[in-house]
Amino acid sequence: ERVEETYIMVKPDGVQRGLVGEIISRFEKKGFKLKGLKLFQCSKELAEEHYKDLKAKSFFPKLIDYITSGPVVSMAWEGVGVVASARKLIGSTDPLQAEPGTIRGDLAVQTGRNIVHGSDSPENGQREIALWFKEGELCEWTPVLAPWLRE
Ligand code: YYY
Ligand code: MG
Repeated sequence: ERVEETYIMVKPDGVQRGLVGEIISRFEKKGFKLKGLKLFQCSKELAEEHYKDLKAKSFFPKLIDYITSGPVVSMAWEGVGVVASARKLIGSTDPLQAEPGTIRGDLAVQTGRNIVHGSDSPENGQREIALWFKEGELCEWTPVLAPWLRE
């Protein structure tokens, strides 16, 4: 059982729509550990680096405009299996295809306004956390509930 880290981000539409607390709450209630959290206005350069694998896509310029259109909430979450589990909690990229009960399934209607990001692999989790957080912005701590979440 490998402890992983994932980068979760409330996108500008999620912030504007007042869904920050709701989204953080889904991961908190599940039982993962929060290691970093900030409200942040990112640059075009950072957004392009974050989504560099999608550079060739036709929607790339619009995606960069969207992500830089207002502040985002950046989070680092830790846990066994957190990368895949967070993707399940978030739901499919297209919110109309996302299952009810997922964040996108419950709270969004369009791919271009799908309110939240989650890393797609442990490697990208590491890469994205390093990209969005500076040293000293992450906390190492032991939640008192740890023994009640994992035996
Ligand atoms: O990981 P996830 O966010 O679910 O989807 P990706 O395929 O990585 O695409 C990143 C981001 O790009 C997606 O959340 C919305 C946007 N996007 C889009 O605007 N139009 C598409 N056809 C596909 C993705
Ligand atoms: Mg992705």
